[in-house]
Amino acid sequence: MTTLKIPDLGGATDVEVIEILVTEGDNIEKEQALIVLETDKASMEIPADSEGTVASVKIKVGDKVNEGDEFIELSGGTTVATEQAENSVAEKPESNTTTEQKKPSAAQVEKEAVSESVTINIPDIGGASDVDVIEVSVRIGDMITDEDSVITLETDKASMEIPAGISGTVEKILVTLGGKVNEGDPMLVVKTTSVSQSVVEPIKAEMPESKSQAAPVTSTPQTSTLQTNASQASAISTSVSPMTEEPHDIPESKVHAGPAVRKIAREFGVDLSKVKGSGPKGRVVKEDVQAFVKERVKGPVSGGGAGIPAVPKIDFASFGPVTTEPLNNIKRATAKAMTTALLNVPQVTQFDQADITELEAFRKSYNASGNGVKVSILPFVLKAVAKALKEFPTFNSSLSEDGSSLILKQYIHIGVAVDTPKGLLVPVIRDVDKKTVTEIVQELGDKAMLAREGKLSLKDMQGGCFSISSLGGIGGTAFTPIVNPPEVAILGLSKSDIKPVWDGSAFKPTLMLPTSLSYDHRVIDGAEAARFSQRLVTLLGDIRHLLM
Ligand code: CAO
Repeated sequence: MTTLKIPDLGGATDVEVIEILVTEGDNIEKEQALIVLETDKASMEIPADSEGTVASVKIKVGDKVNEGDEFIELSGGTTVATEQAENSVAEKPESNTTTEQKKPSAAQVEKEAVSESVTINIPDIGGASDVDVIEVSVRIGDMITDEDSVITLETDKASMEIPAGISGTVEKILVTLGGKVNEGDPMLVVKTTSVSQSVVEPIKAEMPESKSQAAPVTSTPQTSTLQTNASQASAISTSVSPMTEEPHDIPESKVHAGPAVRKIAREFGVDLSKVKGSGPKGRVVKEDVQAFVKERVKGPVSGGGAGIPAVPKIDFASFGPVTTEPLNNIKRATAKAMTTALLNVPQVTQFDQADITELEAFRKSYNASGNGVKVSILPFVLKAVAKALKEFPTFNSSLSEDGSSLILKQYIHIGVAVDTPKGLLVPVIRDVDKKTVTEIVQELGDKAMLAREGKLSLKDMQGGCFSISSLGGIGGTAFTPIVNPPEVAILGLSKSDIKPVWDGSAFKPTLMLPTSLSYDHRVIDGAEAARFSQRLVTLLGDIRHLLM
């Protein structure tokens, strides 16, 4: 007899037992999860550190345990397990045993009329009543095998997966998500394709609280009685439809994972079929789900999440030689931020052109006046944007997290995209409305330099209300900048150029600055954006307006 004790719980004490995954008589393998404990911060599965047969479970759901507490007694080992297996085989009827030979209980599979459709009922659920259906893992038309978990039930203490018990195609789903069920309620109608053996064995749901023997599953088909054991897939030679094509992904219901793990996966919206299981026989454990979530959060999204089809995998080397360079942290963060922005913000870009002939003349004369400060167009644009943000407060806002209100900012902090050797960084110039053009020149120069040297602090990049991305120093006629949420708009600047502009009597050579205003259409209407853009054009066309 081996006594299993609660291992090191990382210092946690009086930890609640929320699930017991085994019952007396179960043969268990090393590393198999036995119980699930939950602190206020995390839940953990406690694995077996040796194999054997569960002789007794010394705890129950709701108990509080500490490191060193005895919780399970194991008898035997491989020998016992083998003996049990043999006994169980010996108990099986040899062939075509009818259900009348065994007393049917609530967990029944009943053949419908003359067809091969069978109704699967809710099995013994450990005496629980009115249990919530929290997951329906199959859909009509799904091909299932007897081991597949088809629905998950949850009481206030534990969740349990109900296996199909037979193989076939789902014809009807008789339970509803969010509904309540009791033992014996019809659950599914499954069309079986062929039944070559009729074995009477109990169907066993994972019932953390129930130590009772699972009830037998019976059916009354025309020529045979079908009975399955959820843990003995090989005992049944029920074949699935010949048209079955191997799915690209394993259906989630077929993934080996305990209720606690499924619960965590549900909470994080993780499709378990995408998670590689590291437990025995590929069983997905909690850590696998956590690692999967961590990877998704930090890694650049290449598609595939939230139902978005993944970009097809291409073996580039098959077309010619390639080299692979890892992305640095800045590029990875940018990739994630851009994907987040595009997936979350329905955005539109409004294009315009500002006549900056006079601004350019002033800028040139100012730069030539020998005052030691070299001013580009950008600081004037920052001042113009600050004024426009005051006049159009919606552009200086963010949507509340639940999307039900607008948070209007009483400060004007503007982020400026800076191109650095390591990637894009966006330092924020604070209180732009209160600063002079030359102060902005100084600050922008300092922050751009820090950005390029990789010395910007996190604080330097936080708190922005609106962003500007200037590619004018490089070239191009227009582009569509991506809104940087939770900001609601961004202004792109392209290269100014002299254009012939009709002044009513003649074409006049005019220096035009192309602007691209992208905005969050949930917050800003197109007309509002056009007005904001026009206001910017006016302010830049005559910078005396900035004084008003
Ligand atoms: N049209 C024509 N010329 C322009 C111009 C425009 N819209 N904007 C800048 N220029 C000129 C400047 O006047 C300067 O010329 P002079 O030396 O003759 O005066 C030259 O281009 C270089 O300007 P600059 O880029 O050094 O300075 P800036 O103030 O315009 O911009 C900064 C500063 C930090 C924004 C810029 O250097 C930068 O990094 N831009 C790239 C931003 C970026 O990558 N955006 C994309 C983000 S999304 O991927």
